[in-house]
Amino acid sequence: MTEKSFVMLKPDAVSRRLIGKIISRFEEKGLKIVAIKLLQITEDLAKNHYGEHEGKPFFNDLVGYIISAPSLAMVIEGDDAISVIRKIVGATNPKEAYLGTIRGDYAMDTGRNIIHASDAPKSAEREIDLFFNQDEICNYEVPDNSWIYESTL
Ligand code: 3AN
Repeated sequence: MTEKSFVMLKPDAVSRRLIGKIISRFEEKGLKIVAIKLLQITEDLAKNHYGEHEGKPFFNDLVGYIISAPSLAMVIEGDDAISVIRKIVGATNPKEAYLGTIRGDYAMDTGRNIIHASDAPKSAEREIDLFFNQDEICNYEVPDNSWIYESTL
């Protein structure tokens, strides 16, 4: 089923100039970027986004990290995009993430794990709404769709 996922390159990814390399992985897989923006996340937005972790020992450090420099927010679309993207991203702890995943290849610390991706349809919807207005999400066809998905032939 076609899904939209919320994906965010965190301040370390942006500041380490990894935007192009990371976005390429999603594009090369056959996924489609339907919204994108570079933004400085406010403390309120960070606390809201990570609300489920409020009260945990790492919460304040997590919020401090997320607001420390600009982040790149995206909505990425494709068949089963939420779980496919989680596989491309890799485990939360980059030391345990498989090589070939984004965290496995580019990160070392859970507190500097360079990327966020929604973990379920409900959180994807909530996170997309938090970061994007509906009119910022584009609806378009790509010409190579039938080379990506058999069902479109
Ligand atoms: P993921 O980003 O892989 O979905 P979550 O949702 O469990 O992982 O955690 C959200 C973020 O909180 C992580 N990306 C990481 O930055 C931070 N985090 C999670 N667990 C820890 C931990 N044990 N120590 C430090 N930071 C953590």
